[in-house]
Amino acid sequence: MVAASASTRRLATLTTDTIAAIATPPARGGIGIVRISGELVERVCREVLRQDLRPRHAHFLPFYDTDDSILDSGVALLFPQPHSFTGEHVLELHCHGSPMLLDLLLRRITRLGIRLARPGEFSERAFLNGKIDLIQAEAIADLIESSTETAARSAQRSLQGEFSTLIHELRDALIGIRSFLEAAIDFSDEEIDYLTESNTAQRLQALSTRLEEILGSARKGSVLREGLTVVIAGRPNVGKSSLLNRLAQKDLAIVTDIAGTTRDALREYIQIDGMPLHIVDTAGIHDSEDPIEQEGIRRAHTAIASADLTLLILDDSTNDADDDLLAQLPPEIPLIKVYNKIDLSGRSASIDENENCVVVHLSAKTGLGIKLLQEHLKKMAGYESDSAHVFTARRRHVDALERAHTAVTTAILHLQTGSGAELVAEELRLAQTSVGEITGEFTTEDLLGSIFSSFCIGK
Ligand SMILES: Nc1nc2c(ncn2[C@@H]2O[C@H](COP(=O)(O)OP(=O)(O)O)[C@@H](O)[C@H]2O)c(=O)[nH]1
Ligand SMILES: [Mg+2]
Repeated sequence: MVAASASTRRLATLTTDTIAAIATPPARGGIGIVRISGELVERVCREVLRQDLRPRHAHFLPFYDTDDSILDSGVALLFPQPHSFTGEHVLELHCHGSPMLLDLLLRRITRLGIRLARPGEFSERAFLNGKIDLIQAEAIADLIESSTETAARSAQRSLQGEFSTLIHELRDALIGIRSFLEAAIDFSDEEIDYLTESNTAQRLQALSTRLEEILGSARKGSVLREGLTVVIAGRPNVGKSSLLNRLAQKDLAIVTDIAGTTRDALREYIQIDGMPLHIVDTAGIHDSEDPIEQEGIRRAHTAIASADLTLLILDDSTNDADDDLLAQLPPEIPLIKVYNKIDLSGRSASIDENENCVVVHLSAKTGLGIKLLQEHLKKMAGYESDSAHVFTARRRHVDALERAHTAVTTAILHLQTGSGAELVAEELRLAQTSVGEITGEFTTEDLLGSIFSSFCIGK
């Protein structure tokens, strides 16, 4: 029920100095842009442009140096507060895209008492001044970093507020139930009737279901941005490193017919049709006396324990039994059994999704059946080319939604066991705080610092 956090407002009053940065990439180009935000924009207009600017109109004019010489002629655009990206006065100076010239222009501007912007500081101000929420600020960074069409489109959906709207709906539902409960607490004589006769239980259940749906979408969005972690495991010489190389389409890992070639866990970041994937090749699991191999096998188990998915590779050309290997794998991590070397066994490529776990037959060496595995990985991650409803999300959002879900589940439990309205209300307060962290309604300076410092300068 708190509209804006106290820490947000305090920060806003701290950052009133004027900032400037080169907003275009540090390279030669047709156009380079310097962006300035804050009160001293007016001073730049007076001293560098020497002309009154009409708001939001393009003016072509000279940019003057201190000695009255002309640094360059270019386009100036003024966005007076509050109708600007940051909510403050913003001035954009478009000149020729020479790094030297842009530096000179920036130096001219900083001599007027304006300081250089930190990475992400323009977006941070936009957030602090209520122009965008934290999800949208993060979406800006994701959009700039996006390297595939799906990533760009889903970042754009978050930026336009699709994800924020869902979070606001959750918050409003929580506020609705909390107000009701607090009324129940205030009239505690009638509390029992309030809780049993009202539809609080149903509303909480509906909220929990909705939370699960949004959590599902956010998980997909976070996988899209951060990538699944997939560990390749199996006995020595079954073709684990060959599969890594095949998926990466590069010769990353050493492949030999000598058992125990891979001794350390090898981590690679690859893409399948643009879908990011962290893939870990591991040492073959078997009983070894070699201390280096033993350490490698221990590392393989550590990697598997923190994976999103394990690919258990088996040799289809020998009778590679999997029972003892399966017993060593943690049951909670999803598993795909990959029977490799079908070029030797003569079996055809296939995928069978009907068993307890998915089974794929392929050949890492010839590439036969690889497509089946790739398509399945994409499907698992929710990565489809027509992913029209996917928005980018981060682990931070997923964590917060999980905490909110736990709190709502506990609240339902309290309600069922008749623990009293206070306990239910307290859990819902926790849920609302978690949900509020996502949009930035409740934040800490540390969190803001870590988010915005990963932005590029000038954004
Ligand atoms: N015929 C055939 N040989 C393979 C296949 N995959 C791997 N190999 C061979 O099996 C041996 C072991 O491969 P490697 O990838 O190093 O296995 P790892 O020990 O599990 O990493 C090498 O000689 C590979 O060329 C396959 O699909 N077909
Ligand atoms: Mg290997």
